[in-house]
Amino acid sequence: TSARTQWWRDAKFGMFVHFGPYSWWGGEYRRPDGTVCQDAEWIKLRCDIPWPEYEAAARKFNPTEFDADEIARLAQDAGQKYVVITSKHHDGFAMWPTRTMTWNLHDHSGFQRDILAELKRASERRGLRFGLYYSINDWHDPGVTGDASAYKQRMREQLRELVTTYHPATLWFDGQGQPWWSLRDGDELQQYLRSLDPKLIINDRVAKSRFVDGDHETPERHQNIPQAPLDAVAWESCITTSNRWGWARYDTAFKPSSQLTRFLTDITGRGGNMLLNVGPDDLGRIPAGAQQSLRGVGDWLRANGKA
Ligand code: JFZ
Repeated sequence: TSARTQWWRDAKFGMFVHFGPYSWWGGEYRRPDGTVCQDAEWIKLRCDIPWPEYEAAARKFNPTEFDADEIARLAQDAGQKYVVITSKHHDGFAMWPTRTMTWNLHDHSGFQRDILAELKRASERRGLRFGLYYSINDWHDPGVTGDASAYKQRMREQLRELVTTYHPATLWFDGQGQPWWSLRDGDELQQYLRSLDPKLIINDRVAKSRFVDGDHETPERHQNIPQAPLDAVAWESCITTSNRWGWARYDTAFKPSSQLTRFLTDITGRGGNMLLNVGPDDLGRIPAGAQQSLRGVGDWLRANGKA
């Protein structure tokens, strides 16, 4: 354990936010033959949407109802202590005005707000830590099928922008399971990021072979695995409030507060953190069902003197 990760260990409960141009689709793609394909944040790949069509839709992405303060308030009401939002998911679309490419919210839509900056400010104003999800895999970048070294360089530059602009307390990597991404690449990237900010907390999906100095592993839905991880190994379970990570209009079965509360007590009782996901809709609104479930968790925490 280390002082560097103490805040994260104490936090126990965070909000995960999956939001990007995939949200625009609401999880449904009507194919040319009229049949409907359903997915969520993987819709581009799983539903085989041609890039020109996906890019044209991204231009229309206009989440005018994204209200950072409302999201931060919801997290606070739920008893959450940190917020982690997708800066770039597998579709490669940057949610910040990166200079590395035009495939980003600022340059590739009419929507000119910087929602990462908004959410950071709103979160920190309420005493919540702010973190960023970043996908190593990138379906859009030519480097992924071509020159991976050029892509890796671009990735570093994107992450440098993110770390120096938004100063995230934590970086949550994903999409590391690619043949061109090695443990060594992960180690080197982590070292580089620590050189930019020695305090950064970086999850194991950067491709660590082991957990170092309190940095955490992120086993998916860990509450279903009977063995608790070793004591003193920080770990985090990410779970979504419904069944999908990104917004899908058909995905309406929100887990009741009672179930989420059981997950939370089970996970924290075994030394883990719970990162509970919400997927704002195409306009940026968190579905009412998710809000209700989250507030219920906060009510329980307060009623039991735990928040
Ligand atoms: C990944 C993403 O592909 C997905 O879209 C979402 O962002 C989720 C939080 O992370 O999906 C995973 C990654 C790892 C596991 C399962 C789903 N896992 O280790 O079991």
